[in-house]
Amino acid sequence: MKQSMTLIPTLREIPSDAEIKSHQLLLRAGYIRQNASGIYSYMPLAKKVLQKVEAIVREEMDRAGAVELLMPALTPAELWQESKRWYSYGPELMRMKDRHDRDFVIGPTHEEVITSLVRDEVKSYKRLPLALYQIQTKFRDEQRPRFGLLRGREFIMKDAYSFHANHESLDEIYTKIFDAYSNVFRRCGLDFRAVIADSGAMGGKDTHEFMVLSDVGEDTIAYSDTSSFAANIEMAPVVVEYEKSNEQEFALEKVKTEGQKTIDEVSTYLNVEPSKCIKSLLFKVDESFVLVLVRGDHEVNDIKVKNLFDATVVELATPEETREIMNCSVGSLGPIQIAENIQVIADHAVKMIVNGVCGANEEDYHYIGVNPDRDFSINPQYADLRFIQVGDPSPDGEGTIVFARGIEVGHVFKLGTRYSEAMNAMFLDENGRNQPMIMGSYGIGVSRTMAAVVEQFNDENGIVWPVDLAPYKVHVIPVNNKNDSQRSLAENIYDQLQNNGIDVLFDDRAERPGVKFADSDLIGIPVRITVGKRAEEGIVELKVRSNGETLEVNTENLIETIRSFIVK
Ligand code: 9G3
Repeated sequence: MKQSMTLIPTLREIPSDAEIKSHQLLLRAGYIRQNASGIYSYMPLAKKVLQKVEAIVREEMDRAGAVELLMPALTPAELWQESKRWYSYGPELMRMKDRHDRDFVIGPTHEEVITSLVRDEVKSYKRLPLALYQIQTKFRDEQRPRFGLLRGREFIMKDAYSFHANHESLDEIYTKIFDAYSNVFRRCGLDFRAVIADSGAMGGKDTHEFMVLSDVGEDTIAYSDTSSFAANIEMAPVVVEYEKSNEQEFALEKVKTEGQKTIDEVSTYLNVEPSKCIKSLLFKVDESFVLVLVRGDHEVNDIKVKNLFDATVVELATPEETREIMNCSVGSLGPIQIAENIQVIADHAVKMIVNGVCGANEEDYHYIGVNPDRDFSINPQYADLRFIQVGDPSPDGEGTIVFARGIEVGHVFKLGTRYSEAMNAMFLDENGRNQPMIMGSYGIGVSRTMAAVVEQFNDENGIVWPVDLAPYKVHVIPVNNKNDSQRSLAENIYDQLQNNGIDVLFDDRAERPGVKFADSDLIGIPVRITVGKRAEEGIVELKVRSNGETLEVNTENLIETIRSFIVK
């Protein structure tokens, strides 16, 4: 491809509204242009990279036994009313009316559509399992689109759905697609972790997110420094074995703690370690109030509280609710002598506290000499209720926990019958009984993956594409366009490369050399061939973008030298 023929609008300056590297570089190197907030055009170079990512995704999904189809972006509201999601989603769900005033959803994901398709066509266990996927543009009206392609309102997703007669079959396909995802992200050169994730609103069990480690990631991952254990911070179980100190138990005593509210204030004022303080927080769990206790140096994990009660809504009680229910402010809450109807749950660590401190449920008073079991009872139970912390032992028993931020590029779910029951997607099992199909759903953010690669592969001069994803493999640059020998040799090399099936970009612009080289570094093509002064001698310069390695090459063996850099 000749640069005078294509459109690569590079920018010198960093666009002010681009906060992260990938957003800045994709704009500056002419890969994307914004049409509206969270809505982008993929310029020619980005389109080529997307094709490479999609080709890898297709190869791996086909190998896993899934079959590609393509569903409509416009989907009748009736399907979403059947699944009830028409009523549960808010402004993020893009809706429209057609010319006959009929309601439509502009698809953010396609569980409803695929389930309606399969229910109409599949009736017997003999036709299962079935795994179908598509690569399609999705629409989600994000409140705050940001970070370029990482959180857009229109983006490209590979979404797959599988249908099964039993859970063993789902487990089998889930594992195959899980492995396919690992292959995809490895082939994209990404440093990723498969993370145990909360099933969240999808209502399934067993779900994993594929997270690319990156400081700009929106999620926090807890992972082991030596094993493959990794979990979303909300889901990471805590497996610490706490010891109870054998110090003499003191008597319970109420003390005045004028104006001391937070754990830090109280522990400093009473000269007691935070780990001997009991942090009591009143939560509203669905319609009831629950007092949650954790050790003073830990944090309550509200997702674990939600999962313990299998609740829909869990949130901190407001200060007004707290005062109304507990007759004191948040800073004086404690588990001793509280109303019978308030449930009290506590993290396992609380059980081991000896002669601790807790609020007295009286303004500006705390108890000291607090000994759980003697001074208060836990009902219904002790549980794992705290957030995992850096330094905790890894739940798989290997290594210690470290934190990282991650960009979610993939997500796989065991959905169960959430959609097949709601939409009556039934099949006759081998005993002739009508059963709801068991489903899985699997997504890869294709455009987000491209941006994640740029986040991970760049340097001070621009993008540094992994060879398999680069829009072109070789960038041929004649230094001086007016010099016939340079130009003709460059043209000749360009033709040779094309005849050898090597994707090549040719900079035939009448620009100063400095501009050409700066643009070449920005665009990030793996191998650059500079045709300069030594063209007459048949010598050109080859530069490797990833490590700056530069060598003089005789045009005789240019092709095999280039191949050595672009073929694994
Ligand atoms: C919506 C809107 C936004 C959404 C969803 C529905 C996320 C929604 C979760 C999924 C689950 C899987 C198939 C591919 C893999 C992920 N945001 N999710 O369901 F209506 Cl507005 O999309 N879907």
